[in-house]
Amino acid sequence: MTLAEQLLTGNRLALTRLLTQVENDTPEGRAALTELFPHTGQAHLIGVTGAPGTGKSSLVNQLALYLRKQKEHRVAVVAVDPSSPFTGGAVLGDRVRMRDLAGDPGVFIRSMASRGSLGGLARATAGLVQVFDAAGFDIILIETVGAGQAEVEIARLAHTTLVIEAPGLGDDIQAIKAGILEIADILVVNKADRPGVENTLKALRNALELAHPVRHVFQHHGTLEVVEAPDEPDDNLWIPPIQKTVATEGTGIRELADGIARHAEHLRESGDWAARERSRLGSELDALLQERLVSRFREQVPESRYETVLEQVFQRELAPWEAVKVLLNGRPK
Ligand SMILES: Nc1nc2c(ncn2[C@@H]2O[C@H](COP(=O)(O)OP(=O)(O)O)[C@@H](O)[C@H]2O)c(=O)[nH]1
Ligand SMILES: [Mg+2]
Repeated sequence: MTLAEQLLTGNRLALTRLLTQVENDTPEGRAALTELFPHTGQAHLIGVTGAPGTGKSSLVNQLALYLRKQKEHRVAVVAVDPSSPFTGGAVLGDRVRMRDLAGDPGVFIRSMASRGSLGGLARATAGLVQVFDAAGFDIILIETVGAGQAEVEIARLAHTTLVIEAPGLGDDIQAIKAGILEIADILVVNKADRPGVENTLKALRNALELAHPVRHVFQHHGTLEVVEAPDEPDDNLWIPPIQKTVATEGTGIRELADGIARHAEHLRESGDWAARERSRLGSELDALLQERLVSRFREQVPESRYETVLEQVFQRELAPWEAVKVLLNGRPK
């Protein structure tokens, strides 16, 4: 039996082994992904992103516990965060709580050191997710450290993206500027036990109103103005709800889980689930294609030739665009 076949029979050792093969991008790992692919497409992929220290890992812990114990889901966690408690970052309380689930085959946590290129990380994450999906985990939580591009990459991978904010980090406006609201399906204000929650909530609400101007009242030169909604409100429109939580106490977790379930329902009813599947598979295909094309091309061009062209660019004899042309067309120079 291949590792992939063993995985499909529920073999946990095969799961662990395959995750490593896939993470290291070995030929065995690639072969397994090919074999497993027809068995994927069942899981709800949930991305969890936000600035370091906002409480992502704590929330993921709580959600995993809740979804496993109360909803009987099979839950996998992929933590792409060097400071994650899963990788030894600390948060002892949470680790102790996770012991409730020790030995439960319905929960699996895998952390990934964020080494290598962003593209490599995104590919590895996508691979791990496929393995979990094929293994029958119907909820997959993906935690990423909040660093701009990585968030967007992960959002492309997930069906539902949670953006975590917390009061007192002084980065409310920055996060909004970074376009993070555009990728949020649900906004979470964690650390709601801390001072400054109201300010964070207000900043988010304001930013949301700007992003989703369905109908709102705002103050303009001291007078209130009402902006009318379009004649036919769009039922398909999902406006990201804002959920307050205290991850350390488990407050708001049930409501957050309900919100996630509602979003999945919305995606299915509106047809957006299929649209997202198609677009995320498209991104995956594009990324693989780029990687393969570049590496195939580099195999054909002798290293010395590449170095010569690079040197010409360095000497300002050749513009980068021109250099690409030269390399692609093989024009002697
Ligand atoms: N007061 C308070 N502290 C929290 C809350 N959630 C997480 N923390 C603490 O914030 C710190 C960072 O949490 P962590 O989950 O590692 O954040 P991450 O970097 O986003 O994954 C830890 O010390 C947590 O115990 C919360 O709701 N309230
Ligand atoms: Mg973390």
